[in-house]
Amino acid sequence: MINVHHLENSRSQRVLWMLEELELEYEIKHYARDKKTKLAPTALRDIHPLGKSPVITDGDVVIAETGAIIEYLVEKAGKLGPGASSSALLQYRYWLHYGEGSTMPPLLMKLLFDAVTTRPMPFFAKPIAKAISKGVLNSYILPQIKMHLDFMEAELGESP
Ligand SMILES: N[C@@H](CCC(=O)N[C@@H](CS)C(=O)NCC(=O)O)C(=O)O
Repeated sequence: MINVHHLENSRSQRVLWMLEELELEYEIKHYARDKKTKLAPTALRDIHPLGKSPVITDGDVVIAETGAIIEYLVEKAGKLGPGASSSALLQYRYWLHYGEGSTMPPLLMKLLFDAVTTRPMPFFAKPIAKAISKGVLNSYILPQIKMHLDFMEAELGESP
């Protein structure tokens, strides 16, 4: 039986979505984030040394990393992925890696730079922190996110 070690509000949502699409049977073990640090609980490290989510187990097999999990599930279900000689294979691989490799870095940076301004800090530091955060967001992060969203929009516009 596939077991999803599901951390709340995390990339693990993608794995649940994929399992539903593939109509595979699975069970969910829920993990809550630490209220203060927002990090995963140490219990997830009992499953995989990094203690990150998503991670799944299937019997004795432990699989971490979104792309690797998705590939494992697609192969197990024998559907959705393109055939080995298919011309769609390169596209499939590209989009599989693109999510984590290209889009997550600016999204994660946005999350962190947004959080900078809401963290407790001495009152005199706040305007400086805000100015730095706004500067990085406007000069780099937001234009990068827009570029990726425009790219995805254009590609989806041409594909079924
Ligand atoms: N590239 C990894 C990223 C895993 C990752 O960083 N997951 C986050 C949740 S979205 C996490 O576990 N954060 C909690 C922590 O770092 O303690 C993947 O796609 O599986």
